[in-house]
Amino acid sequence: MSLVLADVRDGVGTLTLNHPKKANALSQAVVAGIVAGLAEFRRDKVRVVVLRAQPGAKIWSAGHDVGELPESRRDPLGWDDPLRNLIREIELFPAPVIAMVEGSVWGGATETVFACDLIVAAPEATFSVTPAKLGVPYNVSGMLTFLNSASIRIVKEMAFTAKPVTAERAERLGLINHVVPRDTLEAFTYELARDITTLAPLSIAVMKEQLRILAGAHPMSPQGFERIQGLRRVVYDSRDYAEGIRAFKEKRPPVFKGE
Ligand code: YXS
Repeated sequence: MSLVLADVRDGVGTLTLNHPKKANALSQAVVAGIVAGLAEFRRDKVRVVVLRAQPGAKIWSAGHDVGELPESRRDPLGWDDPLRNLIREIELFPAPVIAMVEGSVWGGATETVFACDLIVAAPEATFSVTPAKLGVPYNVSGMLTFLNSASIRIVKEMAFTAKPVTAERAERLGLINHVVPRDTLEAFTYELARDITTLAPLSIAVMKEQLRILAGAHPMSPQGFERIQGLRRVVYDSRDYAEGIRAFKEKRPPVFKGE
């Protein structure tokens, strides 16, 4: 059974995360399925994409596949990491990508949802930013995805507490576009999608690309970047990082010592 289901109807492409056994973790294979689906939709000149989990999902996605995170001595979120590729593919796709969210969203999956152009969620949906739970040194462009989604105060609260934000609060904060009752979520999302398919695709594509370039236009000195990379290396070489991953695999709470 494929880990990601792809379907096109009335100019709207749907990608369904279909690996509930592993909480739809964004493994290399799941990301490859999403990227392949987006490539197919690009060939079919699809006007809108809906990215969703299977209907009634309790977990939209549990984020990066922890089993695929390097134990240490290697950047866990380097340029070619599957999650980093996924974020870029969504941002570069030449049509709006709508995240339709049922269930809980964790870590790299929260960044994935926030990288989408529109977000429609059921009231039970929650969004967690989890690097501090595992001891992961998130990467700069990933933090920018969060910073482009919420005020720095909210980003800090989500990152420093790793606590879930409810859909209701996320909508109030402007983190997501709409909260819609689960039984009308699909109809609402696909009506929104179909509305977009009736408008000028070239105009929408260029506005999406303009907003991507403008949202990413942050000056950072080479020294500043090198300083951040040095600090991140200390984190992914730390005992805490190894402990975070080991504790997850051993299904126990981690004990972080700051070393
Ligand atoms: O033990 P089995 O084989 O049945 O597999 C279990 C889990 O191990 C697996 N699973 C995952 N495998 C790899 N990577 C994951 N992120 C992941 N999450 C879950 O899926 C099977 C069912 O999970 P289980 O038994 O825990 O289900 P549950 O209903 O009791 O709990 C669901 C969750 C989502 C609350 C729980 O699985 C959980 O807390 N997952 C981790 C959420 C999380 O911290 N994600 C962040 C991943 S790291 C990441 O995204 C970035 C690198 S960062 O951390 O920097 O943001």
